[in-house]
Amino acid sequence: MPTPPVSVSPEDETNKFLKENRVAVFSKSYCPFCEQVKDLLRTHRIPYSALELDLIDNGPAVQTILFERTGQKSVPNVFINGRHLGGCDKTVEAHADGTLQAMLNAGSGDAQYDYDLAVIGGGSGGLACSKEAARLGARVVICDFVKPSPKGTTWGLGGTCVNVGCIPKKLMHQTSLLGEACSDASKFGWSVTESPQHSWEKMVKGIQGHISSLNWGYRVQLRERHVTYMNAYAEFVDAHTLRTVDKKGRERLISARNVVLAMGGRPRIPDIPGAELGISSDDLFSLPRSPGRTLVVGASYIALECAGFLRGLGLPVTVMVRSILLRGFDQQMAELVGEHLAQRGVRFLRPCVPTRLERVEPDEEEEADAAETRPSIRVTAQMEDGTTLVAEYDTVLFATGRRACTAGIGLEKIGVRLSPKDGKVMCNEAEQTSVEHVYAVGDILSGHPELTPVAIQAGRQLARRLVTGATALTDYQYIPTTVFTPAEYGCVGLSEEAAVERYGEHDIEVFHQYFTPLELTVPQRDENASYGKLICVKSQRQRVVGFHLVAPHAGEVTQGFAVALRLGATKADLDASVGIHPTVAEQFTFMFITKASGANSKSTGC
Ligand code: FAD
Ligand code: NA7
Repeated sequence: MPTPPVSVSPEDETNKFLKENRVAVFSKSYCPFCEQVKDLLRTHRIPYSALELDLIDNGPAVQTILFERTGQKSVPNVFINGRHLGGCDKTVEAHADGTLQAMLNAGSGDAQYDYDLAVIGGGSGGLACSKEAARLGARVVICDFVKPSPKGTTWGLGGTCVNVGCIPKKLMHQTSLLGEACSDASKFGWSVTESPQHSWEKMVKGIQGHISSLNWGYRVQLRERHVTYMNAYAEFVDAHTLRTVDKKGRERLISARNVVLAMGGRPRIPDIPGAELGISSDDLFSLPRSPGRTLVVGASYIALECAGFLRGLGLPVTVMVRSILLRGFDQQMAELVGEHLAQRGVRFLRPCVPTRLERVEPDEEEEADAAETRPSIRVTAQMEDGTTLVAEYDTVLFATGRRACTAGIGLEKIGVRLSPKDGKVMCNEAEQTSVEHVYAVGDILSGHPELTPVAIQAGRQLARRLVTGATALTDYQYIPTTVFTPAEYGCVGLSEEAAVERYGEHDIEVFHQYFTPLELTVPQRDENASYGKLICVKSQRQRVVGFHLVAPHAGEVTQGFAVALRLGATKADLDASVGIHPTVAEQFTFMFITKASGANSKSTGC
């Protein structure tokens, strides 16, 4: 009896063809562009195989799969060592500029796996890692999937920073600074006839439009780098195999030699009755209407930054602080940031925690009067001294920390060790987990700062080590950062507390200065409220180990000084540097008052 033909799925047919052929051309027998590509390969004696899609039963289905994977509908569709190259024009161009040869030379990787590298998470770290690995010749797949927030907010490719972090935050901070600039303007002679009005809706539309362009840009970059992008949630089946599920519930299995974890984090919400009435930073930046009277719960940088720009937009803002401001930062500077916020009208409840949230429907009379009404939220809270507070707000924003997205994807099953303290991934200095071929970068990494440039740097360096055998490690020392409150706070190196703990009080010298940036003198704003501080180690020729600044544009200033601290700058190096006058940064070239002297550190002149 003849054996019935074994039916091969289009998926298997595609994978098999790609796996077995170093140069794979998906073609159609009558297509002149396909012929041009084949001719080019023949002429240059590059062995290839062509799968003529018009001559096989599965042809249209294979073409659909290729479209899903590469975004390219047409033939020819050329792959080198399993990596997507493109159509006729791309192939001709790649041959002319040497890319084709480089892709051939990059080797076929490990034929046992679908990919050399699978990256879970398309945020700052995952994107940087996947693009760099592909640039260096690896076959890379990246899976990114956003689970909606409890309020149903979701977003596109790019992760936290682009969609619900640094980018919208900084743009809202800028919006708030523009408001301040409007009121300064009249002091400089501008005739500002009406008090400026702000439209939340217009701001959100502008910012979300910019974010959409970034989302699109990332997709294009992945395609150009021949990274396979899957908008799908990934979890481990075994140590080299991932199950991916897209939003339509379609499942796929993919295997990879190495896996990089870059799943980032999501806001943590306190477990109190009514917490579901609150929102988090995941929701704030795309709110369809102004949050109105806002209670911000938490005192981390995210909490204070949001409080700062909301107040700058003219909203009544209260911050509920459980203990200290800006845990982990220099506490003198943290209090200064708090004073600036309070001076701008932010109300602080401290020490205080919320215990219950309840919805309050607007009463009928009020509803009839007001053009626009909405339910408010009644918050019950407990002060440390036992007093109970009850107040109503339009919005409660929880900025009470973030949890790493490491649960429920099979990490424990394959042996990846997580920190019992915060569920983050434990790694060695090469970002390698307890499973040899599984690595982690970005916010899920235990013991390192949660910042975009840190994730990007670690992702890129890791890709270079994995693909080219490079040895350079990411240096997590002297990472600068800025809190974008209305008066920005930039810092790099140690806080005063940490410096005293590391070197002892006797070995630390602190130089400091209050000052008024020139721009604020005419508007008579924030007099002597900017402040700089250098923390030096006496026994190391006054090496500067901490730099702190609260002032306008502190972020821009701090970046440059971070380089100096990395290079081991001493106080004498800063003294010998010539300042740029009149700037905020120049303060650090003539900072001579020590804290220990007790001398007046307020500026009196230019
Ligand atoms: P993320 O960018 O969070 O990306 C992880 C991605 O993986 C997400 O898209 C997630 O949905 C996806 N994912 C998770 N699990 C899976 C899975 N199983 N399968 C598929 N996909 C998955 N940093 C700064 O440097 N400067 C700032 O000014 C700044 N401001 C911030 C403001 C706010 C409000 C917030 C929340 C953060 C801010 N940060 C800032 C921090 C910065 O956003 C993060 O450090 C950075 O985004 C971390 O990048 P990542 O790659 O680790 O993770
Ligand atoms: P952080 O820095 O962990 O801060 C969380 C903040 O929220 C902090 O002020 C906490 O107060 C406060 N918090 C936490 N739980 C509660 C409850 N239940 N009630 C009231 N207040 C609470 O988190 P972020 O998300 O802002 O920052 C994430 C990372 O970015 C962080 O790890 C830094 O490295 C940078 P506490 O000080 O604990 O009393």
